[in-house]
Parts: sequence; C-alpha cells; structure tokens
Amino acid sequence: MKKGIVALGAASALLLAFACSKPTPLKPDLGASKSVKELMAARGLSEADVEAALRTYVPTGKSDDYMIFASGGQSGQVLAIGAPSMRLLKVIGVFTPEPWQGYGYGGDGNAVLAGGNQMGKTISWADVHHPNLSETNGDYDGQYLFVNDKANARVAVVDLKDFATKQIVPNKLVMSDHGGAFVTPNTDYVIETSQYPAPLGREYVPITEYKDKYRGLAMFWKFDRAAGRIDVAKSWAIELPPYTQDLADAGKLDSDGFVFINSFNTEMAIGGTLEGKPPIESGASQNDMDYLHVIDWKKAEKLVADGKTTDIKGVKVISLTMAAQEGILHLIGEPKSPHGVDVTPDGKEMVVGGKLDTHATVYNFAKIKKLIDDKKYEGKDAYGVPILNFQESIRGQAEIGMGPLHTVYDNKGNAYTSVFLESVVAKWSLKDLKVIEKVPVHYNIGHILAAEGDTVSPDGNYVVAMNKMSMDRFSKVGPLYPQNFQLIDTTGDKMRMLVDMPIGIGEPHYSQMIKMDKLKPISVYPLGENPITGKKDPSATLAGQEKIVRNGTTVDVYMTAIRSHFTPDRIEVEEGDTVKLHITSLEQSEDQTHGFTINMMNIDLSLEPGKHENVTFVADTPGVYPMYCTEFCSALHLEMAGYFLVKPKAKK
Ligand code: CUK
Ligand code: CUA
Repeated sequence: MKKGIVALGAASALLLAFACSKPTPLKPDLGASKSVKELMAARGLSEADVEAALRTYVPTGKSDDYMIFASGGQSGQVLAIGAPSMRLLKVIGVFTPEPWQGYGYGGDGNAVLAGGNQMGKTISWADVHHPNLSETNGDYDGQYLFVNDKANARVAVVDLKDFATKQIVPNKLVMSDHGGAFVTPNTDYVIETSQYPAPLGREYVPITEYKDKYRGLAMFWKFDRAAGRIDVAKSWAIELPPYTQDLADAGKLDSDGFVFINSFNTEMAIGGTLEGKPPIESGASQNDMDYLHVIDWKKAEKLVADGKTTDIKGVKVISLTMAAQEGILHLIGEPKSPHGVDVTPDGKEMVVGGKLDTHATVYNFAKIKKLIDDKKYEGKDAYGVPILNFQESIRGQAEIGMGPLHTVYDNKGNAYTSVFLESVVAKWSLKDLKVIEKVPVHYNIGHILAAEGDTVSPDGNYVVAMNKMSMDRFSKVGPLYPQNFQLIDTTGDKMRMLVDMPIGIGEPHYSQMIKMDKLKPISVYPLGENPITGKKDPSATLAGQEKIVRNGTTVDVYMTAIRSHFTPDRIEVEEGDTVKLHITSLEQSEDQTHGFTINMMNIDLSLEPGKHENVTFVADTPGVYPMYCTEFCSALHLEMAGYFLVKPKAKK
C-alpha cells in the first residue's frame, strides 16, 4: 500500500517537472502532418464545417467571449456555458442539492434549500424555466441571476460573485409560476407571475367555483441589491383574473414602469376529460383572442405605499377590483394561444408570438399608453378590467410561420423568432415586419436567446436555438434524448449554423447570454467567509485556533483544512451527541479546493479556498467513521483523512 503511494508521489513530481519545463512542440502526427484538405477528407468535413469549427474553437488557455446562463429544466439547476465554444463550465446548484458544490449535504447551503420548502414539504427538485440577469439601466450588470421554478412557485437568487445560490423565496400564494424571473431595468423588482390558476393562499375551493375563486397573480419581489437578497417584507403582488397567465416581460426605456403578461386560457377551461368534457388544451383554444395584460407597476407601487392592499397569508396584495379601478391593469386581445411577449430593445414595442397563429404581433407602447391615458376602452371583462382595442394597440403583424413562440433582437433592427412547429428560426425586420430568412433547427425550437439579447443594446452576433428534440443529432443514449442548443452566427447577411451542444441534464427553457468581461467572479473567499451570509463566519477558525468544545451533549468542533490535513483529524463523541462542525479552509491559492465527507452520514462539503462551512448533526449510531477530503487536492490528497468515532452510550 505504502509503496503505491510513494510511486504515485514520484509520478506527480515527474509530471510537475514536465509541466514546468518548456512546452515541447508536438511531434508530427496525423493532425500536424496532413494538410487541412486531407484532414477534411479523412473526417468527411465540408468547408462550412471547418469554418464553423474555426468560428467556435477556443484553444486551451483562452476564454470564451460570452457566458450563457441556461435553465437546467427539471434538474432544478442552472448551466453556465461558454460561447462560442458551447462548453459546459458549471452546473450551478440552485433548487436541487448538488454534491460537487457540497450544496444540500449538511452544510450551510441546506438552509438555502430549506428556505424554498413549500407547504411544509421538502422540495428537492424544480422545473427551472427563466434565468434572468440583474440589470442596471436596462443592461446586464453581471452581478446576480434570478430564476424561477415553475412547478413549485419559487424564485432563486444566484450571486455571480461566486456562482452560488444565496436565497430561494417560496411564493406562498400560488401553486405554479411561469412569467418570471424577469427584472425591471434597474432590478428594483424580480417579477414572478403565476401560471395555473388556483385559490390565492391555497385553501380548497371546488373547481366549479373556478371563475369566482381561482386567481392568477403577479408577484413583485423587491430586490435589495446592497444585501444581494430579495426583501420579502417589501414585496407585494397584484391579483389577476384566472386566465392562465404565461410569459411576461418588463418594459424598458419608453415603456419603463410597465409589465406585460400573456395569458392563454381566457376561456377559463377546467378540463374534465373523464366526464366527457373537452380537455383544458382544447377548451383553452376556443377563443381567437386571449388577453395581453398591461400592468402599470409604478402606479401599483404607490398604491402599496399608500397601504391600499389586502393581506393574504402575510403578502400585500392589490385586489383585482382595485387593480381594475385604479388603472393598474389593462387587457388587450392577443392571437392565438400566445406564448412569448418580448419587449424590443428600445422599449417601444412588444412582440407576441401565438402558438396556434402564424403571426408575431407587434404591439406599440405609445398607442397603448394613449388609449390608457384617454381611458378609451373597448369594454370591460367579467372582472371589470378595462379592455383596449386590439387593432388600435398594434403597429402590425409579421407573417412568421407555424407556431411562433419567442422573439429576441439584434443591433440592426432585426427580430429572431423561434418557430416551434416549423423548426426554424425566422429572422425578420422590425421596420417593415417582413421575414428576411429562415434557418432550420433540429428540432422543435422552444426559446431562442441572443447575445446580450434582453438588454437595451443587444450585440447582434449570436443567437442560440434551444431545441426540444434532437432525433438524429447525437449518439444514442436510450429513449430519453438530450436537448439540443444550436449556436447561430448572425453577423452576416445570412444566418450561419455553427455548432450543436447536447444538454443531457433536463429540458432548458430560457437562457441569457452575457459578455464574459462583465462577470467579475472571485477566485478565493476571504479567509473564513461564510458564502451564505457573505461575512466572516462567527465560527471561522484560523490556524492554531482549532479545538473541540463540549457543552453538555453538544460538541462544537472548530476545524481547519489545508493541504493535506484536517485539524483535528480525530473526533470522538458519544452516541446521541449533537455535533457541530465548523470548518474553515485556510487555503488562499486559486483552485485549491478541498472536499469533506464523513462516510455514511450524507455529509459532503466543498471547501473552496477561504470558505467556511458549518454542519450540525446528531451522532446517533455508534461506530467508526472515516472522514476524508473528496477533491484530489495534492499529491498527499489520499492522506487528507481522519476518523470520526461515535462511542456507544454506557449501558445503565
Ligand atoms: S417557456 Cu418553455 S419553451 Cu417556460 Cu418560456 Cu417557451
Ligand atoms: Cu484536500 Cu484532497
């Protein structure tokens, strides 16, 4: 055994020496000796393939130009992807425990995850849909990322300082969300709108009372940027009709102060397939028009400040009646089974795609605002909400194709719409609303994203098609196929498909793409920092301060980790003791991470340089438990171990 370790040590030393010596030029091999043409022939590559490869290849040691933050779908996580290389850089643990990051395995991250529990239940997954970056003056500022969980109506806050989830806020009033997490142009609010209507506050109401008692909701989570957290106490909501609100977007520049929300079931269909009634799907597709909701959130904010809210389960809610009366909520028809609503970079217009329509409809904010100011209504809905005339609210419609969903923009006045049924990206001109080009994608595109796409100044060089299906794109991995991201170059006159990226962790919905140089993540934590509080932990332990303190049946262990040992490395407690481990990594060099586990205890931590973690558990089963470092941190990594001993209680 010992021999093997010595040999390993020698091998590492050799490797190190090798790495430190001058790089040896590669000896001519297949790649270097054959001409590019021969190589292309050998690999069956076309010129277009090679060009695409050259446009996306990022050599070792070089950085990508962009970072994509993609929804991880059912995984509950967020993916950080470099572009144009389309390499996965990190799976950020958000709603689901993530063992590599030690998130949800006994450390302080447990409290973050527990913050997202709903209705007294531990929820360890999420249906992640829409990551949104924090903005300053309508531009991504690279500080925070917000993301919603459609399945359990929650919003999470990821700090891009360390790419770690700091907060999960459960929405206590609704059962699902979808229109979120969208931010206002200065990230005053993170918006989360409900999806499937249900009684607000969650009591049981028979479904026959759907129209009277079931409701939608627009939640305005107040973001405290200095604290880097949502301020739940300062957050509020607006009650909405049970129209099944869908996507939303915040106005900017001209339309700053407004929020736009789609809906797709103004029929208020409630299913009943077993009783011979039409399924929700067809019931909800009867009307030619659903309603675009136009919300004046600045006006709503004043009402909240004036105390004109109703308390539901501790949440300040502007009632639907109040919202209708005070001119906070207006409705406009939108065709047909709409999905995305996307505000143009100048904030002047909103593009709505109809899943069962062939158009993208371009709403004009100035027209809408005038109708609102003039109180020129076409009528009111059953809840008294004023309705604006459709034709008078739009500039026009672009004939896109079958099933337009989502739209993003470039810096040349073009829009790019994902067309689900047709499996294409349609590029069209915002000026004359004419389609310029369509490029096939593989297959069934859902969302589309653009470089800096949701800002007031998109970059215009890339879009990514986020495809639901990938039948013939990748090697087979069983009946559950990867999703497919396709990076498309939009700099030239023609769109150019560059590269596919299989996503094998869940079904992503939306993503955003930010310039890499806007991100300023830290490399190491200040010594003893607790990443959840962002402060030096009160139990931070420096070299020489390690100790084991017993207080009755509670044992506090103040521990440090540094290459290549834990101090203390032997901990003995009695059966039934409550054990509190406080571990500080004393490392301050980049990329020197230790892990920590106690076998069989479901405890697993990631101790990045400087990080402090606290773990509390009851030592309920006597035994001998090895503990060790789970990251190969040094040549003596395997030796970074110790024992946690639980002595049986003396029999009385
Ligand atoms: S949704 Cu899934 S493709 Cu949740 Cu934004 Cu449209
Ligand atoms: Cu520390 Cu391995």
